[in-house]
Amino acid sequence: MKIECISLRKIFNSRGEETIESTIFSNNKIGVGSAPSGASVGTKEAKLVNLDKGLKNFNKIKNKFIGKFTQEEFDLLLMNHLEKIGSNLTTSLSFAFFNLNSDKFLHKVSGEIPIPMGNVIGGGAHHGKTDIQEILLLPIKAKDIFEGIKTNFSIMDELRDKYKTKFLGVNDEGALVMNFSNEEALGNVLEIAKKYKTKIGIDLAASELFNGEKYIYKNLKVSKEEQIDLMGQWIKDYKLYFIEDPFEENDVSGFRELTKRFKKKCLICGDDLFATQITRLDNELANSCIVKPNQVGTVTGALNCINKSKELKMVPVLSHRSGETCDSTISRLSLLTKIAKFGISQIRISKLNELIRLRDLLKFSGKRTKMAKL
Ligand code: 2PG
Ligand code: MG
Repeated sequence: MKIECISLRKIFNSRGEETIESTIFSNNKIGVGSAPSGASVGTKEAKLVNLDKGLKNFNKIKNKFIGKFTQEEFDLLLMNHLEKIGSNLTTSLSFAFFNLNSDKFLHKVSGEIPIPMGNVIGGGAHHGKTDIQEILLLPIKAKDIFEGIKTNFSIMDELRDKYKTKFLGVNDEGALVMNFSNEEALGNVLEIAKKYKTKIGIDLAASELFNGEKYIYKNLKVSKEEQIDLMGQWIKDYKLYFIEDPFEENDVSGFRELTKRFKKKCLICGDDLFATQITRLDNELANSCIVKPNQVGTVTGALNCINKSKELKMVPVLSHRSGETCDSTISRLSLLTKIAKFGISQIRISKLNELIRLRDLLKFSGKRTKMAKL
């Protein structure tokens, strides 16, 4: 693609934080992209730079980005300047470039639509009562993306209605804040989810609970060894099908042991552990990995991570961040994965509706669409 002009601006994300939106002009086409941001941010993620500083630095080198590039060439150039411009700028520019030509990308996908995994109860760094950052729904039996999204909404509604007096509001990701303990939340969600033939999972985001020695819960302090047993107990008691970051990002022995014990039953998923970096992926530590483009800084980095995880027989999960815009680039990228972790309600719906739209686009282009199977 030949880039003729680039324009950047500050906009706001769903938390009211400032972020960057990029527009790229090429042969009468316009590509737009904006970067999300996390609250539970791993230390291995691509470098963030103060936005104003990043913008100022980019303006000094902007001319280097005018001309003809492939996505890989454009992303490589961005990464060569990551230290100065930061991952917020690289992600939004890489998304904008990808969106100039995303119809071409659609020709390459199979027609399989990912299962929409959404958090119904939230806590931890995303605000809420539970230590668990996210209790997730996975409607694996849904026949269609529309039915999958509807199932998640139905479970959320039923939970809020059934436990009206415990409902305190919604959090950063639009998940319910309920006055429940961790175990009450898991048990109550499981009970309703079962009726809808939906599996449940969690993102513990355990780096946020670790004090350097122990995992600190509101009513419990556990050692690294005890944490392995606690996670195993939760997998069994609440039939967890998916467990993300059950240990802090450096607790390699915890990941290894849990994966050894439960990989046949449950997706043990690394988020902060792998930070979307192919050099960090290891299928002895987990059998699934989170893919967040802004953790690695570019679309190319995210695609490399998806490909490498598949080679390693791991299940990649395309994921949003807790601070989001309406950008739906990740909906398109998720067509290469079996699970799309995009939340359930509020601003999250922009990415979910895009999946419904993509289903139809793929149908129009002659592909046979079907829901992914795990
Ligand atoms: C996560 C994400 C998204 P954050 O931990 O998986 O839910 O949260 O964007 O705050 O890192
Ligand atoms: Mg996570």
